[in-house]
Amino acid sequence: MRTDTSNAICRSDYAAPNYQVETVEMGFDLDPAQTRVATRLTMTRNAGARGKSITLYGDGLELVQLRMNGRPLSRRAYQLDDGVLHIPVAPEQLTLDIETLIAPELNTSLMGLYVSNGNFFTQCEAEGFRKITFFPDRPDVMARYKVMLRADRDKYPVLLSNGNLIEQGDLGDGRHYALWEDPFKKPSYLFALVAGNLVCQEEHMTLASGREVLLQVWVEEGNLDKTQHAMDSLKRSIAWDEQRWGLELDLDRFMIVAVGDFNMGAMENKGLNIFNTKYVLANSRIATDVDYSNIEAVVGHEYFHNWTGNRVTCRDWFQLSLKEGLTVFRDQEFSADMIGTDSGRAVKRIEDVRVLRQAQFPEDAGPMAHPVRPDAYVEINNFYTVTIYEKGAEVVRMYQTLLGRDGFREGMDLYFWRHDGHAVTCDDFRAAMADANHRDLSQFERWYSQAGTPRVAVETHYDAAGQTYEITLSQSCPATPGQDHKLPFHIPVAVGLLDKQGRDLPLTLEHAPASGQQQCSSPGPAHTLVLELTEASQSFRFTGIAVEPVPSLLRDFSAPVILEYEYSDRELAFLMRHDSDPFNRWEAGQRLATRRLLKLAEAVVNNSDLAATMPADDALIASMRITLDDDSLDPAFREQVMVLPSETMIAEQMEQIDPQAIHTARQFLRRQLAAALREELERVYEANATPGPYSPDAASAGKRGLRNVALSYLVELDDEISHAMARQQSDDAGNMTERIAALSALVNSNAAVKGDALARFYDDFSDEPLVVDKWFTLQATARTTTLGKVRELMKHPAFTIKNPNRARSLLFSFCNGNPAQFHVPDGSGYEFWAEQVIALNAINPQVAARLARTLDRWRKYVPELQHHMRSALERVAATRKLSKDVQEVVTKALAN
Ligand code: B3K
Ligand code: ZN
Repeated sequence: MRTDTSNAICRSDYAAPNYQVETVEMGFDLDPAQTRVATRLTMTRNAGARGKSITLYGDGLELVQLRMNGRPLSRRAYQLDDGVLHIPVAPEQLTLDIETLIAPELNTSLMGLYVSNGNFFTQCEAEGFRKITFFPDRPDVMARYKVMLRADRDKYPVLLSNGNLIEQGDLGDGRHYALWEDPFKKPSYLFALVAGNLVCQEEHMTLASGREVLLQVWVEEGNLDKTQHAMDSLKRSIAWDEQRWGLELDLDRFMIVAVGDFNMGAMENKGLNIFNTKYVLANSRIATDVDYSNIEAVVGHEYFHNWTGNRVTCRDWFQLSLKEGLTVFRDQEFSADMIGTDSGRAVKRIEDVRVLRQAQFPEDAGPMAHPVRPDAYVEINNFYTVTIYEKGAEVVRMYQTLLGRDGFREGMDLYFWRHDGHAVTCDDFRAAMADANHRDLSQFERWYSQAGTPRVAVETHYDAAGQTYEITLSQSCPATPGQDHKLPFHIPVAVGLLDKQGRDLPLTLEHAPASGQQQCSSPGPAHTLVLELTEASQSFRFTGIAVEPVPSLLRDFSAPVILEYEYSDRELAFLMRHDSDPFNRWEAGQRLATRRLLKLAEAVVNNSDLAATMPADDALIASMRITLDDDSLDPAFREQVMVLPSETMIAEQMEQIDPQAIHTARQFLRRQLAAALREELERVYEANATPGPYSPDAASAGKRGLRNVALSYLVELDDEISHAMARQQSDDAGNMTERIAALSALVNSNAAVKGDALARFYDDFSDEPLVVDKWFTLQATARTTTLGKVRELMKHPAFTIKNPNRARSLLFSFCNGNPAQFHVPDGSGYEFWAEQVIALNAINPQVAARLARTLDRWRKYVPELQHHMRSALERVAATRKLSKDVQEVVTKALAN
């Protein structure tokens, strides 16, 4: 077994390339069995180059020809070894002609050029371009591309690549061609081509400058009734990037293409974004409200990459968060602005923080923990993580919190002014923020270099005589693999103080600490102050505080930390009711619920009879009731309050994870809440119907969300009335949001009709792959679905492990989304996991490596389970022909 460090790539080894590529001309003769790729590179030695050698990368290529300056390169003039083509001595300027042969139809990795449903697609990030031709496939090599595509006209009527269409025509022999030119320099990972039988919806849009652009959404025939939302989302993204950041679309034509076989969500190739169908196709029949909002977010995300990622790109892959963290932050802000209301923004914030806590905090505490800017990797595709993306976005958000919106915008402007057209680093971004605002942000660098989730412990002291209130913040950060000791972070902690009536007190700090604190930009006394914690421990004293307040800490989740403060239940109930910061209102409820859930889980572990020993939690129930009943609160917000912390989130807070105990505890609490709040839930259900034609707007979606969460509680009672409600909703549903929620309610109950309902649903949607995915997911995550049932579902004619969406819908959903069934005590779930990781490894290493991460936290489980988990990990690690993707994940899991 290889160790993960022997073949690691290290950030400290970075060296600029000896040569730049000026132009790339490519000719593709597209054929599924054998595609011929002719590439001409013009290259120039860089000033300050450390040598005259050229390194090109290739992966699985058949090299047919290699010429330098028109003459064939003799076998002695280059070495070709393990995917690296090395030319030891090259002239100052040169032209390289490279001809390669590839077999797209055999490419199941979905990296490089591949075939999906008879059409050609590419995916080059991070290192897929080398599966097409030999190239200095690294992001700091930026070149201008011209691409000629040739293919059979009948089979592949549409031929697309980056940039502008220069010319197209017939080749006479049933074949045709299209010539594309991208006017902008780009790294090879942004190259794309699409060829096939596709149709498009197109619209023209006039930019703020008056320039007109052509927008297209390409899909397979039969899907044109599902493109309008993606198109609308694209137009909104373009307009928003102009308004909020002054960034204009730089091409005359912008295309989105949907493909059913795709490893992730979507890809920001210059001018030719390629998307998983899941993030394009929508109409009310097949897509839920969540799908609609995800599509808007992902369309936005990929579009925003045009500036943050494409115009300014990454020097090397260690800087990945430079583009991903920033672009996630931008898409989060976009989604929030599209909702518009304060309470809508808070709901969006809550959803984002949930993802962070549910997935990133565990990553930061596990064997794959890495800094936002990692120091080493074995396989870069394993580093498209929640840390790079979501924690990276939190890091960007903290700049905005520290510098204010205007200061942050100044920093962004300077960043583009300095670096447009270049490949840069996270340090460059930080320098732009610091310089534009004349601030010293050197300590802030630790957010990039130190892994782990910081903890901020809070102590408070009220001095009645002096009318002062002191808050002491102390930070610490646990050790992570390779990093034992951490230095203090620069943490913005937004706080407010509530008086006895729940009103915000005007805030004055006794004296500003050396680092200074940022006041809110609105006029009048501040009700929220951002305290800048830079030391291990610091105290902040507020003056003029006439009565002892209740502190509202880390408002709007101002930093990605775990905040520890001994709130009493009463204080939490009070904050839940009164805090002017809606995020913290929700947070107070989550704290109350978590406290309760941990007590319940402990009781289960100690074999207590919950019903006999754990009377209902009146404080929690009363607070939930007040929230549910408060019609002045947005339905979407009330829905968020009703959703209990997930089993995964509760697990992270336990000393030792016992998945069965957590599940039992959470179900018990849900039933208690349902029984106690039945009347309110029924009322809310009736009051939030959305009659009339379907609209995915936030207000309507919020009503449906609240209604459906109410239904899910009511069916916990598992009685005739609730079953009838779910059946009725299933029959009456006018859209997928209502339909799938009703089905889910039935499937998670003991209703007699659940089998029929599932069968009918499948019959109604068997020709819609994205809905069939939902059908698998719903069953994979249902409480009663055993491993046996999953194995049975794998035999269903619609199941295939080769399609990533389908594999995720059943296998990933079960292993990651059904903890109580997956973690059965006999370890059979883990054996199943190992089998599937091994099967996927042979087909698609990237997807396999994602599933491999399921057992990351094995050391945190109860010893009986740990033992089985280790065996399963060892079985995978011992597999022959293990991809380095999977190898890196399981080796790290076993080592740490
Ligand atoms: N940049 C791509 C992700 C590529 C993943 C490669 N394994 C999508 C995105 O973040 O927008
Ligand atoms: Zn991205």
